[in-house]
Formats: sequence, structure tokens, C-alpha cells
Amino acid sequence: NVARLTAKQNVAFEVLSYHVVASDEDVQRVVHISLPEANQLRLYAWEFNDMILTDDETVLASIRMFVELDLTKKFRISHDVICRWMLSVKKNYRPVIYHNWRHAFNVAQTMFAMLTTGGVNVRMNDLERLGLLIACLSHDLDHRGTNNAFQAKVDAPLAKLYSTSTLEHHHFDQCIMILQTEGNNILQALSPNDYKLTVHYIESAILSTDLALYFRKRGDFQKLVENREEHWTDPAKKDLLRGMMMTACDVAAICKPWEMQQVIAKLVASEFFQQGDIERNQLHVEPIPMMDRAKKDELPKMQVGFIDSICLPVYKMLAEAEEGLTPLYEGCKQNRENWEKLQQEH
Ligand code: 5BB
Ligand code: ZN
Repeated sequence: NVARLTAKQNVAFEVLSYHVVASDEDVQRVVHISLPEANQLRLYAWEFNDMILTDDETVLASIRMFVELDLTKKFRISHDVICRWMLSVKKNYRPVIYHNWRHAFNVAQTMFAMLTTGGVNVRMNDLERLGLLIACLSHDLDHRGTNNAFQAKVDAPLAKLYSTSTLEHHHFDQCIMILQTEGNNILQALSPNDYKLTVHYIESAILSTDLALYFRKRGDFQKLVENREEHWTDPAKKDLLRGMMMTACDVAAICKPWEMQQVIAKLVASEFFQQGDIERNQLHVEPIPMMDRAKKDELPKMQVGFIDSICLPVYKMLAEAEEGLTPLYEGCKQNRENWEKLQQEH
């Protein structure tokens, strides 16, 4: 009886009942393409570039990551189901300028490289690897190109549902809804316990992409790194490590070769400016400098600030925890120098 639902239940119903799934047509097309080799796709490279791939190739490359980590065999994920799930995930990203499917795909590739090339694989079990890859691909599902503060400002139904980590809770909800849709459950062969554990890994990983949580947790992680935590057996410490890895993957565009970093920074800026335009013209509030088109010349300075306050600390700690992750730290430092130079020219 709808009349008996509380206001909050109404909001939950409105927000949670909507997601889309892949069409049989798309699944049939992709199922029949043979998977490209990982090396041909350059999946193991830190300098990986998605821009030369077609949309179908990004889907195949994502499936290739699961196959390379042996996850499809170990968890008896059929080719048909992983194709359908991947296409459904892709379909639930909106065509926004930056927080779209390509961003999620790049985040997953960085996680794949951290595990393999970076050597983190030895510290993770199969369920963690599975959870992390699913989390990366799902971590920005249904992003609207506007941030948490914006959802609160416009009193969006989502902000009524979740007052903190608003979008991140929604990304996780979308992730679970897709997994629970017929023909999309890549976790169907897991025992109830393994299923629960994997969903817990996914939830914690997706929520940790909220920058507010990163600031709260990085002090604790710094202590672990200083104490030279060797075995990572404590579940809480392990959770912290996975969370930091998620942040590192989420902002890994900042470690890419300079040409690529410049292109991506412009995409990020362009999405921020669109939010700023709405705030100024429709909400009649002054946007923060980052979202203010009038301050576009300050981009180099803002990137240096972003690198110093958010990026370098996380890559430095991760490189100390795992030597194989040093290339991310080096790439980030390199881009800092380049942005710094542009800032001085200005
Ligand atoms: C970020 C936090 N914000 C509340 C205030 C501004 N800062 S910032 O000074 O570090 C900043 C970051 C300012 C400008 C920026 O981009 C201008 C184009 C950025 C920035 N953010 N630059 C980037 O290249 C990237 Br990538 C990002 C990340 C955007 C997504 C935020 C989600 C972070 C999850 C850990
Ligand atoms: Zn993201």
C-alpha cells in the first residue's frame, strides 16, 4: 500500500528502482568476438591508453582482465554472463564528459596493473582480486557529472537517501542491482560466505572512493607504512590498503604521460565548469574556483595543489608499502613538474 510508505521509503523507491541491462543483441555481438591478447591491448602497462580502443574493445579488454587473473575459471563465470554483465555495467554509465564508462575502465586497468605489474597480487586472495575489479568497473555507476555537494544543494532525492558519501552509496546500489539481474550475476557460483565477503570488499572499495573518507583514513595508513606492516593479515589493515589502492586508481590519470594527462585534465575541468555554470545560472550561487569557468587559467596551479594535497601522498605511501608501485609515484612527480612550469609561465 503506497499510502503507508514513509517519505523516506518513497525516495528510496524512486531512486532505487531504476537501472538498465544490456540488450540480447549487444550480448550476441560481443560474445562472438574472440578476446584480444592482454599484451596486444597493453593491459600490463602503466602508460595504458584507452583512447585508441573502440567501445567494444573496452568491453573485451575488461573481460580479458578477469581471464588473465584466472577469475573466470576459479569462480566458474560463463563467457555469456560476463559479457552481459560487462555490457550492463557500461550501459549504466551516463554520457557525461569525465565520469563515464571510459573513466571506470581506466580505473580498472590501473588496478589490474597494480596487482600484476606492481606486484600487489601476492598480498591479495582471489576474492579480493574479484571484488576490487568489480568495484573499479562499478565505482562511478550512474554518475551525473556533478559532485556530492551539488546533490545536497539541489536537494536531490539521492541526497535525501544518503546524507554522506551520497553518490558513492548510489554507485554501490547500482552495482548490486546489476549483479542481481537475471543473466548478469558473475558471482552466482560463489558459496554464500564467499558471496558475502566479496560484496563486503566491493562495498568498502566503492565507498572509499569518496575523497572525504580518504582524508580520514590516510593518517592510519601512513602509520601502517611507517611500521613496515609486512604480512597484511589483519582484516582492518587490509581494508585500509584496498581503500588506498582504490583512491590511487581513481586519480591515476595524474600519473599518465604528460600528453595524456593534459587531455584528461581538460575533460575533468570541463565537467567541473558545467556544474559551476548550473550553480551560477540556475541556483544563483557562486561556484568554487575549481568549477568557475572564469578561473580556467588557474588550471596548472590547481593541478599542482591537487597533486601536493591528494595524489603524491597516496602514491608515496603505496610505493613505500610495495616497491613495484613506484612508477605511479614517479609519473605523478613528473606531471607536477610540468604543471609547475606552466604555472610559472602564466
Ligand atoms: C579537490 C577537492 N575539492 C573539494 C576542492 C578542490 N580540490 S583540488 O584543489 O585538489 C582540485 C582537484 C582542483 C582542481 C582539479 O581539477 C581541475 C581540472 C582537481 C582534480 N581533481 N584534478 C584532476 O586531474 C582530477 Br583526476 C581530479 C579528481 C576528480 C574526481 C574527484 C574524485 C576523487 C576521488 C578520490
Ligand atoms: Zn571515479
